[in-house]
Amino acid sequence: MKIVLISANTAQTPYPVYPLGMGIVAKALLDAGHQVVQFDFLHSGQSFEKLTQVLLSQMPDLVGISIRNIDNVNLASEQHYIGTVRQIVLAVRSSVKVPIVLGGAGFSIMPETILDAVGADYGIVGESESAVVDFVADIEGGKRPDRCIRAHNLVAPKNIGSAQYDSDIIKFYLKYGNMVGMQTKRGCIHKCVYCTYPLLEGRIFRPRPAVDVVDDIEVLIKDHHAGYIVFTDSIFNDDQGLFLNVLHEMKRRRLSVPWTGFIKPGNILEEHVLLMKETGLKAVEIGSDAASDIALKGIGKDFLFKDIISANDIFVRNGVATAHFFMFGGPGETKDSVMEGIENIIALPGTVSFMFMGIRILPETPLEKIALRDGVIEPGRDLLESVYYISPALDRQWLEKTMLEGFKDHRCCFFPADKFESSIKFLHQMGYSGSLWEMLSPNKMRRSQRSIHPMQKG
Ligand code: B12
Repeated sequence: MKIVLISANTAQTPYPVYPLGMGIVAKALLDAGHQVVQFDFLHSGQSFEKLTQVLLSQMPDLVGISIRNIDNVNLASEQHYIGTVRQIVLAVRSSVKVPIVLGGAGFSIMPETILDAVGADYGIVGESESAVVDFVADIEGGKRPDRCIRAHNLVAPKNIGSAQYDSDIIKFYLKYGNMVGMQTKRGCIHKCVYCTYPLLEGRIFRPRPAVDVVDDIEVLIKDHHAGYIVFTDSIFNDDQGLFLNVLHEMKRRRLSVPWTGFIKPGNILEEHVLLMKETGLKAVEIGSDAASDIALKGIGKDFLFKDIISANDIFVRNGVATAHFFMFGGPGETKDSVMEGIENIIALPGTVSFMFMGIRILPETPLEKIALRDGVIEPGRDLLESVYYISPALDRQWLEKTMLEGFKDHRCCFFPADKFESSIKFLHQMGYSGSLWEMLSPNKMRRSQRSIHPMQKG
């Protein structure tokens, strides 16, 4: 069968990210003997004309659309992406009369609602490397699949797919910091109340064989000239130590490539940080999420603010850039905890912090139930329009004003969180590799400001 896959993602916050999910689906379909063309809407310059050209020249039997984001989960400067998907579906319909199937993380969070909103034919919820192959076999065999397919079993770790990297598409994304995402495992065992990861990937960690992960990293470096790996796992340093297998395999192959990942505070050992550095670790995003013990408890974290301080400390002292993302206004948050949180963040040394106001309520998360209980939403509320939880003990205007005031004189504290984007774009254009927090970290900022000054004058 001939299949055109379209990545519908147009988000550029904090930077454009390579469509890894589409790549994995493409590889699974190619391996099953299908012809696959990948089309990236952002890379095309968001051009419906180019999309139509590809469809008319390929005349596919099936079109798949990958939906990564619903919105930008940022109440302080909202962006919505599903309208663009609807336009893409209309453009496909006016070019070819074939079934359209949706998939992707954003889609999987509210599948039926999105299917209705964009008017596609089918959807596959969750990880799809095997489900999509079965789906195509059904279509080929003349069977009519269910409209919304949910895979019953999670993909076995050894079958978690590699991506088919499209050389044109990857070149476009490498312009933004030379980075590509890489998944080493799926799932999350934690119970953060707002989070969709366990729903999307399951509630246990399923590690890919380390050899497969490192093979993929080598392909990215040798064949595509990627210079910076972003480990996309919900938590890189899982408590079971599965991450060590990947690091040992990198070390065994004497592979050191700049990388970053999400780090959970608590029990971080110096020897592990040193091993991370030996394999190329440059920066970490510490999964802090709330800035006081009250707010951490309210969102279901199993660590305290002192653990955030220690995690920050161990990386900073080893020369690794750190960043923290904090949400204010979650369950249990009070005016006092907001003030305490602002002080805690400002006092964190040698790091950058990005702040969000309110927490996006997503279906089937514990936060949805809390929001119903607290009267923040009413039963049956459509969560496709972005709805945010703000603790009933707080007033939105007060929270926004307090956060703006609290962080305004602190250049390593960003509120709204996307305030830094123009600096990122600028630094990427200047040829800087790597993640935003590495570039914005206090030490690097001092150096980069010195070096970019003459160009600004010129
Ligand atoms: C890593 C990550 C990031 C990293 C990305 C780093 C990088 N260079 O890649 C960073 C921190 C930069 C980031 C940023 C953002 N992210 Co993010 N991110 C993730 C995370 C944890 C993993 C994404 C990933 O790469 N997964 C691995 C790939 C292989 O999985 P996948 O894409 O889901 O693909 C599988 C299936 O979905 C399916 N599939 C995919 N496409 C298709 C197509 C078809 C046709 C079919 C049938 C199936 C299918 O099959 C694939 C293989 O099994 C997810 C949460 C999660 N657990 O999924 C959030 C997530 C995708 N992010 C999210 C959001 C909102 C954002 C931001 C908008 C946040 C912000 N304000 O900055 C930005 C947008 C970035 C951008 N430009 O698009 C949301 C999206 C949902 C929503 N609420 O809209 C998620 C789901 C988290 C959440 N809040 O629930 N993100």
